[in-house]
This record gives sequence, C-alpha cells and structure tokens, in this order.
Amino acid sequence: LYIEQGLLRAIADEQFVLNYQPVVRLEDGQLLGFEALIRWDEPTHGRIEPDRFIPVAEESGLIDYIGSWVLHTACAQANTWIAAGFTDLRLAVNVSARQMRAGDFDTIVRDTLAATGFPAAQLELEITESTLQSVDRSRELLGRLKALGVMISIDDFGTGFSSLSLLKHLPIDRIKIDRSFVQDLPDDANDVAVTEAIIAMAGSLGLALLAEGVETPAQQQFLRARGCADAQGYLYSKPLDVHDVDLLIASPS
Ligand code: G
Ligand code: G
Ligand code: MN
Ligand code: NA
Repeated sequence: LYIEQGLLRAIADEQFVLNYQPVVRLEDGQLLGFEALIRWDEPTHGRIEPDRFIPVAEESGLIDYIGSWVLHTACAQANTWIAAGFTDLRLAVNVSARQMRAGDFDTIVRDTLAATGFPAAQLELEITESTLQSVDRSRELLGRLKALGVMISIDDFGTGFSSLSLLKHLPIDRIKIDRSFVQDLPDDANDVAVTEAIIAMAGSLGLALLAEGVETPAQQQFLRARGCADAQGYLYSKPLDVHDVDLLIASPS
C-alpha cells in the first residue's frame, strides 16, 4: 500500500526521472543510442529502483500512466540529442505486458510520435517474452506497431519461455541476451552453450542481437568473436542522467 500511495504522489509531484544507458556497437565501441530507464526520486526515502516499484505499478494499473510518461519524456529528451548532432541515435523504451494489453497501446505510440516529432524508425520498444504469451493478440498489436515504423526488441531474452516458432512468426527486430547468461562468460560452459545457441538462432532467423550486462573485456571479446552486433553494460557505461548524456554528446570520446 505504501508504494502504491507513493506512486500516486510521485505522479502528481513529478518525482520520476529517466536515466539513459548507452548502447554500443561491439566491434568498435561506437555509441549507437540509449535505453531509457526510469528512476523514482522520493523526497524522504531517496532513490527507489524500478525493480521495487514497477511490479506495483503493473499490479495497480498505474503503469499505463507511468509508461506513457516514460515514452513521451524519452522521445522529447532524445529529440534534443538529435538536434545536438546525434542524428541517427536509437532510443529503446521498456514496455510492460500490461501496457501492451491495454488495447490502445499503438495509438499511444502513434500519438506520442506525432506530439514529439521523434522519428519512428529510431524508436525501439522493448517487450519481454511473457508479453508474447497470447500469440494472436500479440501478432495483431505488433503488426500495428510495426506499421508505425518502430522496432521491436525482446528484452531479457532467454529468461522466459518464447518458442522458436514465435520468434519466427512475430515481427521482431532484435533480441537482447539477458545479462544472466553474459555474466559468467567465457568460463561457464553452460552459458557459453546457451549464448552460442542464441547467436546462431538469431542469425538464422534474421534477428539483430544485443548482449546485456557486458562488464569485462573477456565477455566483450567472446561476444565480438561470435558476431553479436551490439552491447550494453558497465564496461561501456552505467545508465547516465540527462546532464551526463548532454555532456557525452557534446564531446564524444
Ligand atoms: O534500470 P534497472 O536495471 O534498475 O532496471 C530494472 C528493471 O526495471 C529492468 O528490468 C527494466 O527493464 C525495468 N525498467 C526500467 N525502466 C522501465 C520503464 O520505463 N518501464 C518498464 N516497464 N520497466 C522499466
Ligand atoms: O531488464 P532490463 O534489461 O531493462 O534492465 C536493465 C538494467 O540492467 C538497468 O537497470 C541497468 O542498471 C542494469 N545493468 C545495465 N548494465 C549492467 C551491467 O553491466 N551489469 C549489471 N549487473 N547490471 C547492468
Ligand atoms: Mn530493457
Ligand atoms: Na534485460
């Protein structure tokens, strides 16, 4: 109850902020864009991480409002980085299953793109495998989202239960290998096998790939050698606040 009441206050008092984690090209570390990640700065309790409040927001339905705020705010902020010269940046936004089920999610995306002027082709919506569970509804909604011109990614890939046929038949652009598989590369034989299988599968299905949670040069080297295209992780950068993204774009290293 405490978190839920706090979320209502957070909405009213605008206590949410977005951080942005750089996404890089594995081959050369080139910055490709950002994943928007919500944080809640509660005036008395300090920063509250999304793992603590997103489930409550989903349960209570507040995620519809919060998710729309995230989408709008991320598009508006990323527009300023496009204007600052990072013209082809890619912006990834997390979307909850509940938002996808709302029925009018594609309308929200369309209206947000129209209101902010953010280029559809540069927006990537991250959904999880569980969101795909009801295949028929997913197919229809994903089709409408694709018609808007946005990209669709599967987040935390490997932790859910999506079948290969689902990946083949739904209009998905990219899979993001969950960091639990990346964490113990290249030493853990199971994780090596799983990661190699995911990379091979993505290749044969024509899906783009991103490895999450890359923290060491050895992980980077392993993934690079096997042809994984993109990465995120502390090796490159933790999630940054808006000001730090402004600085990064003003003077790319
Ligand atoms: O940023 P961090 O590692 O603390 O994120 C923890 C979890 O919260 C991740 O699973 C991430 O996908 C989720 N998350 C972060 N921002 C958002 C958001 O804007 N919407 C949704 N639905 N989930 C988010
Ligand atoms: O589930 P999702 O992929 O959206 O979660 C992203 C979360 O992962 C972010 O909250 C971010 O803080 C966290 N994260 C990003 N890079 C790393 C990393 O290299 N190591 C660890 N442990 N967490 C990371
Ligand atoms: Mn994500
Ligand atoms: Na993830």
